[in-house]
Amino acid sequence: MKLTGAQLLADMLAGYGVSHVFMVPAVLRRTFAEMERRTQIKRLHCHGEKAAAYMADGYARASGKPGICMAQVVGALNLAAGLRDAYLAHSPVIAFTGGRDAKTKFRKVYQEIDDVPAFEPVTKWNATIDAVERFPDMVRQAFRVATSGAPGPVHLQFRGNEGQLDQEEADMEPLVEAQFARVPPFRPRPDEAELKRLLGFLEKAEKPVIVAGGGVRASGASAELVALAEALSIPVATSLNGKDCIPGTHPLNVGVVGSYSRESANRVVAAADLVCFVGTSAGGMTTHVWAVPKIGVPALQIDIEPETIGRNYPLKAGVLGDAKVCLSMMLQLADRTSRRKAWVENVRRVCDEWKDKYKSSLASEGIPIRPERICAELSKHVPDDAIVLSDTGHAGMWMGGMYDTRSLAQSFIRSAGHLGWAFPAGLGAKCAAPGRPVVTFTGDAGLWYHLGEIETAVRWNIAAGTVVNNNSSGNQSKRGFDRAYGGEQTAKGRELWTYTNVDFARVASDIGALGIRVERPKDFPKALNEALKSGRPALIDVVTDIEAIAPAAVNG
Ligand SMILES: Cc1ncc(C[n+]2csc(CCOP(=O)(O)OP(=O)(O)O)c2C)c(N)n1
Repeated sequence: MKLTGAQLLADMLAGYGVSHVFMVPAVLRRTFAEMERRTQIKRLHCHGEKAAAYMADGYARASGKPGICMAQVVGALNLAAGLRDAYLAHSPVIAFTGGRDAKTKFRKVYQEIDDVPAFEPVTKWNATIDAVERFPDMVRQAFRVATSGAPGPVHLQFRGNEGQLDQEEADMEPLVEAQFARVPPFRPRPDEAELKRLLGFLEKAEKPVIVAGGGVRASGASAELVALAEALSIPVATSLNGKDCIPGTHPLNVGVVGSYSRESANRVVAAADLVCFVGTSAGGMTTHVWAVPKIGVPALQIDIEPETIGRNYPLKAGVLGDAKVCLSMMLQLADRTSRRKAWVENVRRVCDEWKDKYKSSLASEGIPIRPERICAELSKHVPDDAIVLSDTGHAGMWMGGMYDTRSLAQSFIRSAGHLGWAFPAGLGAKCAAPGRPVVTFTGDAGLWYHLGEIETAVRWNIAAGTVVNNNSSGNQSKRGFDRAYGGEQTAKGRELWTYTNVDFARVASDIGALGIRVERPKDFPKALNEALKSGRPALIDVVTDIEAIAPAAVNG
């Protein structure tokens, strides 16, 4: 079949079920024209390449389908910067950039440097396409790598600063492998004997805990996780990435463990006599820099990535396999008679102590508003099928520790470390799941990064809701600067983390979104309802207490 690269690329992306691409022009221009002629794909041009990468990332994490972002040669490193969060979060993002032409490279071409090395640390696969005949196999490989194993970003650089290679023609077939259109394409089965051995340890333990991570959500294994925990009476802590794998309201859920965590989770994991990691790399964030649990605790691990098993904790047993397959096999094999009444009661007591300790801040009537109260209102009022996103830093601490999902039908997605990720990611999530309510929680410093994307949301009527914890500062830094000043910082020290007091609701309204300012806690539920019912991009600017600092993680 004679096709141009542009025609082929448009057809293949449509074949993989791509509904949106996120970019800053000008790149693959002819492909965009062909998308209009041949497909329903929406082409969202954004106000920065980093935001485009975050939108693609939010799209990917909300749907499990690869998110596509693009930049021309001069924007390539901005795009690479935005891939870092997707890389850290194992999110299947595919980035297309324009690149050098063999005929002119090294001759000081306008705007050109060698971008390829910069993508190396933020991708699973980083490749160049120099001949149009290679479009089909390279695009298929991009989807294959992005979605398989532990998912992650891929970069393809197309010849020509704007990827002009797409105008060339060749005999090509737009063959699509539907299996790689979403995560997970494969569900590797574990070795049954090894799984039985692992299960034996779990059944015999007196005080076990499961630590579930993003691998459980990628595998769609939440129901199996909850069922196994119930069958064996095992408490579950999650990583921040795995927070939605068990409802926050479930009696066996002790909360998010690690650094951006809930005290009860750290206490329970530290007290356990056996820790079973499922779909988590047991990295620094989930273990509070390997303090919770302590290295040396009897440990088990189930993961789809061989190199993750045993990387951070010596193991009594490690099993390679897909989380859903492993957990459902364990459920069938499990001896359901084992009951750990004393341990489970003790765990409940620890959780109740946490609730008592934070009851008053979660219900605070304080003005300016306490962030804990916003989290509590979100726990109560986000719709049953909502996708909730959280930025990092303080936003991750507040939402990791204080927010609860109510059922497995609710999703929670978080920044893996980049401040400013959540607002654009929330827009991408809404593009991926237009039928689901999307609520993003961010601080004002987080929102400032990509404020211009309010205009993108308005232009495309992306009806996501954004809640801004607006304390006119990045006050997570307060504790660190107090330490740096040797106790308490000077008044001038506050210059390092405070900002102008801005009404973001007004800014949003000026741009054409719905803007609502909330100054009293009791007005929040109505504002949330109005925002989500509006069918428009909506921003709720919540005026909050600059003195509110999230509780630090405990070691047990
Ligand atoms: C790209 C990037 N740069 C810097 C940081 C460090 N950082 C973490 S939280 C934070 C301030 C957060 O401020 P805001 O979003 O307003 O939330 P608040 O602390 O006020 O609740 C900063 C600068 C980061 N996480 N990511």
